[in-house]
Amino acid sequence: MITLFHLDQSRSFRILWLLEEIKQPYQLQRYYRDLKTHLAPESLKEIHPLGKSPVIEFQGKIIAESGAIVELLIQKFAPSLAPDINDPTYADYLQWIHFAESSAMLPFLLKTFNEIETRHGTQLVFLENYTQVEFDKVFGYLNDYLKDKEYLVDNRLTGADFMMGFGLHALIHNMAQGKNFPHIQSYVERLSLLPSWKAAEKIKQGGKVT
Ligand SMILES: N[C@@H](CCC(=O)N[C@@H](CS)C(=O)NCC(=O)O)C(=O)O
Repeated sequence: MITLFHLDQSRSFRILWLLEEIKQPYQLQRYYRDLKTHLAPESLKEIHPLGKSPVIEFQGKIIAESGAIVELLIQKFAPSLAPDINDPTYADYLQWIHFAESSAMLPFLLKTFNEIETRHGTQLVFLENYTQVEFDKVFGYLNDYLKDKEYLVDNRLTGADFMMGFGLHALIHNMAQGKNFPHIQSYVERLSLLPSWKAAEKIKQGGKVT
């Protein structure tokens, strides 16, 4: 049995969604962010020293890092969600899986944190311009890439979508960037219509794992 240690409003949604897609039995242990600090509760450190989510327990081993968890679960239970290693699209698959936590995450987080700081009266010096340039560069590139595509890789659902979907959903819905990035918006709308996404959304909001 797989256990997902799930923090609310977090990248753990990637794993919740994937588990709903691959239909493996799993149990969910929920954690809630501190309302003031927005950090995970100390109790998550009993599972993994970083106290971050997602973390899973699988075959007696604790595994952190959403990218590693996505790749592992797909290889074990749903190989059809990845291209064959000998297929040319495998390189695209790896690229987009890693893009989510690397190239895309920095501008996404900088923008999020800058907005919080600015709302509280902080005068940004270096970060304002740097963040906007990086944000437009990275998400503009992704928006152009998605122009004539349904999914990121091989025009079908793969692990890359599970990695990218969570942050892009926030980009469109929390940051209201749909007008700037219309192809990302259509992509996010497509993902949100998948039965596994809808099931994960319900569970995220407190619904039971069936
Ligand atoms: N690179 C890690 C990042 C994990 C991470 O930073 N998770 C955040 C939630 S999105 C977290 O647990 N934050 C709470 C905290 O650090 O206290 C991954 O992809 O799993």
